[in-house]
Amino acid sequence: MTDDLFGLAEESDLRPETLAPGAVVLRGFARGDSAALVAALREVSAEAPFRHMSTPGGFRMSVAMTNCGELGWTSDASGYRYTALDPDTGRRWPRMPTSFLRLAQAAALQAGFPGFVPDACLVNRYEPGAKLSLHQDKDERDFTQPIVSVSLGIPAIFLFGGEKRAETPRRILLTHGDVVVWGGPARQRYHGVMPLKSGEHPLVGTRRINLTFRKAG
Ligand code: MD3
Ligand code: FE
Repeated sequence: MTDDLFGLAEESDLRPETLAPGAVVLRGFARGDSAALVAALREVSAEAPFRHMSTPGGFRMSVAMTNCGELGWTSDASGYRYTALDPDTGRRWPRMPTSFLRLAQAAALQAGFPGFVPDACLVNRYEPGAKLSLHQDKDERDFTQPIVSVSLGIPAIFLFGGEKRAETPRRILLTHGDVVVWGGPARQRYHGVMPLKSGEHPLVGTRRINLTFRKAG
């Protein structure tokens, strides 16, 4: 790769880029670990299969989800919450793989959040057409703790809104290996994902995977 001759591409990839106060993008931060992350995710999803949850309003979500860690996020007719047991299997969620935890902690540290100890990792799987409507993440106890997100597979247009739903969101392309840390005032901002366009990634295939690390409890 000619642009890596002097390490310049790598260096600029590792330099944090601030999107907004509290929101830091680490472009390509997870690229080198991505094969290990995908392998570990296969084991997680063998224990806790991906499923399409229902919204409290009764709609099937287009994004398929699973979780690992002490707590997992679920949605059904009675609402959104974190649970220690996977409602589909009745067992605890799979342990958070060490490779997941180390990556999330390294990213948080890089973004200025030392001592981040996530107890939940929500895994979102997008097939072409799947989307996530504009929402806030409000089901965690402590909003002073950041959320670390890791994108894998085909690219997506992420929508980064404001503190009110009516604020027009910015569009941000997130590609394989990008990590974003959402803390401080960015933690409560509205966000979503545009319907995924078709594509293919050599490691991940025809989908996008997003890992979000949270301190939920
Ligand atoms: C900004 N996931 O799981 S990750 C979610 O790509 C979620 O699957 C999206 O929103 C995805 O809740 C976006 C980026 C993200 C995650 C949490 C945030 C951005 C955020 C919390 C506050 C502000
Ligand atoms: Fe969210």
